[in-house]
Amino acid sequence: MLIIGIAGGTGCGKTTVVNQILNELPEGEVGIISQDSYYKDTTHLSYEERTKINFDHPKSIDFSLLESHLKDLKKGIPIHQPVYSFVKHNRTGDTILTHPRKVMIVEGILILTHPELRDMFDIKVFVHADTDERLIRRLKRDITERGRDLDEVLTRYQTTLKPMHNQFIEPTKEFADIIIPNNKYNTVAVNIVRTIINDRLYNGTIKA
Ligand code: UZR
Ligand code: MG
Repeated sequence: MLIIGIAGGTGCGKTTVVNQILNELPEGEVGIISQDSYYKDTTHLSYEERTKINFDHPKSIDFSLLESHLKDLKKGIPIHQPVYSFVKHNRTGDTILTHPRKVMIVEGILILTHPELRDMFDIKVFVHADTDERLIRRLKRDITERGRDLDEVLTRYQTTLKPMHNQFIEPTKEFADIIIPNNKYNTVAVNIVRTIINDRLYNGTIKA
């Protein structure tokens, strides 16, 4: 199994990069694990309390579950990936049966902050976009897709997202094997990653 970790700040375009990588790769050979699925279970908290959680701090992630799931997949054991709701700020209680694939992509803002997890990645990618670009994308997304308003997003950006990015996310760039400049679609970089995957898939260097 080839495990690829894709990190980068909010709004850097991780999801887009992942989708572009998946395009044209044979279906059924590549699986995705999103860090979002591994926010800690907060069922014991009220909605009000949950909105105050710092979702950009490594301690908000259930890294031990993520790590054990990846280990299971490596052994060929399917996992039940929790489903997360950004509206409720909690796991929904549903899970998605995720089967081991020859290539597994793990994506999320904080996935390179955790040493044990980092060590499991064969290829570490950091997607870079400028701060203003990321803020613009985050604003648009949170307003159109997550029902937030302008003031709410900007306040959270200033008080939480920016400091957490500088403290925890940006420093993990150092661990990356590949840094993708992504202020605009970077077709060349995506093709390079895809080529590496194809090479590993078809030169038989990956065992299922
Ligand atoms: P990406 N996030 C939420 O908005 N609500 C939640 O319940 C859980 C997470 C956000 C989180 C982080 N911050 O910045 C972002 N907040 O999801 C990471 N607030 O996702 O990499 O797709 O931007
Ligand atoms: Mg995303």
